[in-house]
Amino acid sequence: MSRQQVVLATRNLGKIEEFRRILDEIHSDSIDLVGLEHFPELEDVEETGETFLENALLKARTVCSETGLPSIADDSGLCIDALDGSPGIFSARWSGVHGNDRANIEKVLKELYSIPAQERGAHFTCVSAFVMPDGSETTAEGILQGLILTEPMGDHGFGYDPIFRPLGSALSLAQLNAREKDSMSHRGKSLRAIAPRVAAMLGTLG
Ligand code: ITT
Repeated sequence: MSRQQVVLATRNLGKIEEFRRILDEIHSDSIDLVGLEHFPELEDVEETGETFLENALLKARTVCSETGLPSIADDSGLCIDALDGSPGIFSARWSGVHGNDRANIEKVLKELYSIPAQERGAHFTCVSAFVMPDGSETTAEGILQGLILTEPMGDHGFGYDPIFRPLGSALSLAQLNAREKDSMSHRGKSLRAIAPRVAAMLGTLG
């Protein structure tokens, strides 16, 4: 069976690595994940939605309609209890500069400076969305519960990984190896949930 092209609708290098790792493990024989670098003319999709779901669908729908190919995207972020769920959908640009992981972490640590350990609960959310040129679409959510550390630990992963310790783990997400992060992460859960539906919609099952 020939491999079906699916556009990976993100420009975040950390996400791209995780998408490829997780989806290739499930679908490497049937799906050819094509990066946005193959479509240099495409402009960044403006994330105007008010929820992770709206933004994930916005990104996948836009890239699908502009490339004519099935597309998969995610919208994800860190929701901190003591900040009433912020930064949430604004996680990538929390410090004011889109994608500046170090500045984003510093801002969170500053905001939680006086918050004691037992009140530093947080979770990551990831909503992935898959859209076909015929308009059919499907979405899946994954959540990872944990808490915010008082200083960055570890240098794997991306984004807020160095200051997030998953519940039940003695280490931060950035101290775990790729396989360990994928096995518990919000993105791992979301992509493993959507993967069988992607295969069914592409007709690559069996
Ligand atoms: P695309 O829209 O191109 O996919 P983006 O980085 O703008 O890239 P989002 O709007 O979904 O994507 O923002 C996600 C942000 O949430 C990301 O930049 C990180 O700051 C944070 N984040 C999401 N998943 C994470 C993870 O697994 N580990 C650490 N931080 C994460």
